[in-house]
Amino acid sequence: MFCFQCQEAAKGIACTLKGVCGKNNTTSAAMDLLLFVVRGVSVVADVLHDNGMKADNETCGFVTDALFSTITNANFDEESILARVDKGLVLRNRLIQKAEEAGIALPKVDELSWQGSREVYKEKAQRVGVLRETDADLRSLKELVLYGLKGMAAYHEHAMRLGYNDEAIHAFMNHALRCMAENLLSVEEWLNLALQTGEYGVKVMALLDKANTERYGYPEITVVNIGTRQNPGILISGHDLHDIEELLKQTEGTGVDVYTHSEMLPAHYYPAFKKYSHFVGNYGNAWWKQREEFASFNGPIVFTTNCIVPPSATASYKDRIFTSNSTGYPGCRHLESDANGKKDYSEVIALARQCKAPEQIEEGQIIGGFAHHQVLQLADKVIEAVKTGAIRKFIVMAGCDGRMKSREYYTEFAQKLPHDCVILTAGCAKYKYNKLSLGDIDGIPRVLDAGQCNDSYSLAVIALKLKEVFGLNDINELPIVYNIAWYEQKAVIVLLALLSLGVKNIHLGPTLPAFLSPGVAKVLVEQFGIAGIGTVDEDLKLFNIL
Ligand code: SF4
Ligand code: SF3
Repeated sequence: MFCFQCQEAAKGIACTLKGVCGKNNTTSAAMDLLLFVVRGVSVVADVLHDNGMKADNETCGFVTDALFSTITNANFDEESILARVDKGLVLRNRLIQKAEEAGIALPKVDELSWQGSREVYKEKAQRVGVLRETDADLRSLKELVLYGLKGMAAYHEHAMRLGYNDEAIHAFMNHALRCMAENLLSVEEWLNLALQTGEYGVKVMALLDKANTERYGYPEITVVNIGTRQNPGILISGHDLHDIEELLKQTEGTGVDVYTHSEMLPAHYYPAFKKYSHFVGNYGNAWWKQREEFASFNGPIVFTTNCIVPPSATASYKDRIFTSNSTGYPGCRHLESDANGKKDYSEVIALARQCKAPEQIEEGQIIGGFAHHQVLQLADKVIEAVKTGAIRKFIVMAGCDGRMKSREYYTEFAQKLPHDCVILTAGCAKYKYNKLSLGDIDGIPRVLDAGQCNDSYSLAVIALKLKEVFGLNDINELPIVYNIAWYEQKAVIVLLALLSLGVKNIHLGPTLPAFLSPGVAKVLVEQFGIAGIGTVDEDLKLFNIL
């Protein structure tokens, strides 16, 4: 195997024996083959699109789900990945037939001509992975675009499940995947495609924002309980709001409480979910703490998306895990959606009733709900605070959390920030500092949590609004510093989206991506001022904060 798509890639280079995340080499190979099949499907879909035939729902759904299933910590179930390969090959052949019947010529690429059965999947997978591209810079750029597409697929899938589906996003994804298969682009052209991926990243985050807010209302300032009650509970994790809506409806009146974990915390900020009195609070912290926190939770756990940490062999909670959508874990029950996209949680609820109530591991409250609509309602106050100097700088600290000790940097950074600085956050990165008592500035909390990683879109909307209010020509003239923590591929689409909006000098940590070749890293440094992080004290000086 060779995988270097996340921040925890072994030795900062790549996982080659087994993933640090727990992905084994055969599942990794199955994913490489699945991506090969996805490229094949996308080549035909893009050619058909060029000939005036839009991709059908099955094709769009397949490409989106398949990409999502290969995101870090989403799916460890090799069989479910292989089932997607089978399905993709049938779909690809059907599309090829459609093109042939219409007299449309198709490119001569292996992704279209290969016909293999399960017996040869393994062998084929060895030749279609990341290392198939031998030029380091081209490999780096192709993977950069691919990881952006994975993040885009994840966000689009959530929007699609709420009935918001953008044909242009599907068409772009197919086009970019076709470019990977045809392999005709120069370094320059790949760089442009990466920026274009960022533009579509903005579109997909805007679409998901629209889907979530039109369906569930605008996130608003919310105090979230982090303690527990005496009823049995269900813990729901991941990013999919459609799933939590259904779970809340189906658990109402059953005597079973619902708690959020990690990236599902921002569900509490939406008005539509506040009416459920059994929606108790957030339990625990970011994804990587789940081994301890799932054990003490005592009840069933529902994964709607990544991040899954493989349970240890002796984990008491393995039988309580349910996966859904693109996620999977061998031996865990998978909740299927019916033809209308609905899930039946009765098995989860029945199990919860047999379980003890959660053990309380924390008490108190956290505050959030500062997405663009809420912040813009406070705009006068914020602008005044900036004008008077009460707020000197905003620090965007959005992104991901992770288990590496080096991430303690972000806690220390938050603690050492002077009192006239406000943190803007989104994503699970916030758990590094959202339980510190950082206080407020004239009633404005010093940590403004916009929501999930996709709500980084809100931070961009806020920045653009401030630029307008202060009459600036360039977003980079704002008193905003970007010190972003990344882990998986959703952070890649967020990063590309920010670059496409013209944001410069983003600091990315705790380490720069292993998939950036020295050549590509140099371009990103020169053109966009991308940099890593140093020590907290060095960086506070570098950002002109101290
Ligand atoms: Fe390694 Fe990350 Fe790939 Fe997992 S996803 S195999 S940790 S690089
Ligand atoms: Fe977290 Fe996986 Fe990235 Fe959505 S849940 S931010 S790491």
